[in-house]
Amino acid sequence: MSEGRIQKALSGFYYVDTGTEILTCRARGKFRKEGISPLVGDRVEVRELGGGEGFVEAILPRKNAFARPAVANIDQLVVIASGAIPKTDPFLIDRVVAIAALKGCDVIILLNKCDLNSADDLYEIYRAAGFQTLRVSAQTGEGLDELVPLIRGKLSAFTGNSGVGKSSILNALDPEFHLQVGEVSDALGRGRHTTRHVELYHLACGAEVVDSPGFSSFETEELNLELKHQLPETFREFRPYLNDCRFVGCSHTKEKGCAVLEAVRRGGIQKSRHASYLRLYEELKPLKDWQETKK
Ligand SMILES: Nc1nc2c(ncn2[C@@H]2O[C@H](COP(=O)(O)OP(=O)(O)OP(=O)(O)O)[C@@H](O)[C@H]2O)c(=O)[nH]1
Ligand SMILES: [Mg+2]
Ligand SMILES: [Zn+2]
Repeated sequence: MSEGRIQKALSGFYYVDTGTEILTCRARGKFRKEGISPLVGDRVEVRELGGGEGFVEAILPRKNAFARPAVANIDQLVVIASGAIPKTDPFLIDRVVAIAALKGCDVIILLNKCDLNSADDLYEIYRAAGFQTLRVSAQTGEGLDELVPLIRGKLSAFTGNSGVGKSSILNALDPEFHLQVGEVSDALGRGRHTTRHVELYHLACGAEVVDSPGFSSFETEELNLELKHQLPETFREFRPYLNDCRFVGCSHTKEKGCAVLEAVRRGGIQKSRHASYLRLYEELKPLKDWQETKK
C-alpha cells in the first residue's frame, strides 16, 4: 500500500501522485455504496497493481471538501468573476462564498478581464464586505504580480462561472501552461464549458491550483440545513450586527428593529449582498429539519 494525493479525476479514473509517479486508479466499489466520492486533493491509500495502475483503497481524513468545485483539502477558494463577457451575477459569488464560510475556508475574489471592464461595482461590493479583492487581466497580465504572493505555497481552487477566464489565468501565470480556453461568443456572453475535468496543477511560482469546469446555473446540491441554520453568520459583514436586532431569532429579512436591515439602509452593508441573503433565505426555507441532506 502506498500513499498519495489525487491530482486529477477524469471519467471514473483517479490519477494519484505518490511523489515518485502518477498511478492511474479506480476507486473501490465500497465508496460508491457509502455515497463517498474521492476528490482531487484527497490524500489516499492506494494498492498498486503494477504497470502504473492501482486501486484507491482509503481516503484519509479531510480538512474540507466541496461538491462544486469537486475538491478536498484546499487552503483557499479563489472565486473568479468578470465585469464583462460574461458579466458575473453577484448572487453566484455570494452563494459560493456562503458555502465556503460555512466550511471555514478562506476566499479571494478575483475580478478578471479588467482590460475589458474594471468591474467597479463588483470591486466595491466585495471590498466593502471585507474580502481580499483583486483586479487582474489574463490577457495583459495586469494584477497577476499581486495574485502570486497570495497563492504561493498554498493549494487554491479556482471557481467561477464558465468563461470568466479560470484556465486563462493559469496560462498567464505559467508560460509552460497551454490549457485549453474557450470562446465566449454567444449573445448572452455564456462560456462554453471548455474545462471538463478537475485537475491540480503545480505552477512555477510555487502555487498549487485546482482548475475545474465553470458553472452556468445554480447548483442546489450544497444548499443544506447547516447553511439554513447559519446563513446570517456566513455573510461575514453581517456578524457585527447580529446581536443587536430587537428580536431574538430575527431573520434579518423584514423585522422592525433589525440591526442588519438598518446597516443596509445606512450603507454599512451592501444592498447587493443583502439581496443575495434574501434569495438564499427563500431558497433554503423549504428545507425541513427532518430532511436528510446529501453529504
Ligand atoms: N479580454 C480578455 N479576455 C479574456 C481574459 N481572460 C480570459 N479571456 C477570454 O475568455 C474566454 C474564456 O476563457 P477561459 O479561460 O476558457 O474561461 P474558463 O473560466 O476557464 O471557462 P470554463 O473552462 O468554461 O469554465 C477565452 O476566449 C479567453 O481568451 C482577459 O483577462 N481579458
Ligand atoms: Mg477553463
Ligand atoms: Zn435582524
